[in-house]
Amino acid sequence: MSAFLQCGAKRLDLSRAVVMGVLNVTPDSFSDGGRFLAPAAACEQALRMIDAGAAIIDIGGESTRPGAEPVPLAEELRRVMPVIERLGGSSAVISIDTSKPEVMRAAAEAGAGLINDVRALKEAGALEAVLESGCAVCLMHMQGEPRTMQVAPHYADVVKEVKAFLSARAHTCEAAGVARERIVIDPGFGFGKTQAHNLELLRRLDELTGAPWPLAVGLSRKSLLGSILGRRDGDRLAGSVALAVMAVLRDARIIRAHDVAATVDALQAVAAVALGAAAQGTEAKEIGT
Ligand code: 8Y4
Repeated sequence: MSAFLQCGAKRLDLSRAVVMGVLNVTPDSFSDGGRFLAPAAACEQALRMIDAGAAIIDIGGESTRPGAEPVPLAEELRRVMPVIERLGGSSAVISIDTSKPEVMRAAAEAGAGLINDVRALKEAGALEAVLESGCAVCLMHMQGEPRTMQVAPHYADVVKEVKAFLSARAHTCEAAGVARERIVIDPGFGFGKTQAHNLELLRRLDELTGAPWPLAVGLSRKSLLGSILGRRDGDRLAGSVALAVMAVLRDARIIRAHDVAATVDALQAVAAVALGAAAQGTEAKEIGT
């Protein structure tokens, strides 16, 4: 597996796990609905996450929560483009969470370096859009569609099936001309999976990290934690960090998370133990505690 991800012109170091901060620009996330306040608030949130150590900011204008309805193209562009345009020059890699080729192209034009597609480039024209953009792509597994995916998820062997799907999609991308160092795979926790499926995927995550592509995971605040903890989504931080650590110990390299500061700290602690004294930052040493 390559130790970096080529995201447009930016090269992202993946020799250690990094955090991808979640930035939802759906109407419920930055209560405004207008043209200026919402993008400004979203950018401030992005800058706070970059400050806290996020290597990637994942900007999404289409809700992919279970039961969510599709969002029209014009509306999705209206939500995400002002934010991407303002963040284009930042140090972090800008990721666009979309399945629509038109959104992929516009985002790449405005400086996005990663295309995060929960539909793994299945929409017509999506693969071509990624190829022509020079962006990296995150290929995620989902069984079904967001509106109905949690109705009756079924697998004979969830890990084998997810691995076979991701591997086939990644090979299709490579055959079309997307370089291996531009591809990330993601098992898609919660996307057409029961609680038992999610737990088995995390338990056996090392079967996916053995692939030639780096692995991303999104576990932060998800309903599998709701079931385990019996808590609402704002109250799942410790559980989210615990599962992020488990994923990194199984060699995941990108952790998609809402709570960037806590997740970055956890991964830094894990890396220090895994890599030895060389991994410890000089600032941390100077504090001397
Ligand atoms: C509370 C908060 C409850 C958030 C549920 C959620 C992934 C992803 C999503 C993922 C990749 C979500 C866009 C679902 N999850 N992209 N996107 N991997 N690559 N739900 O796991 O966060 S949205």
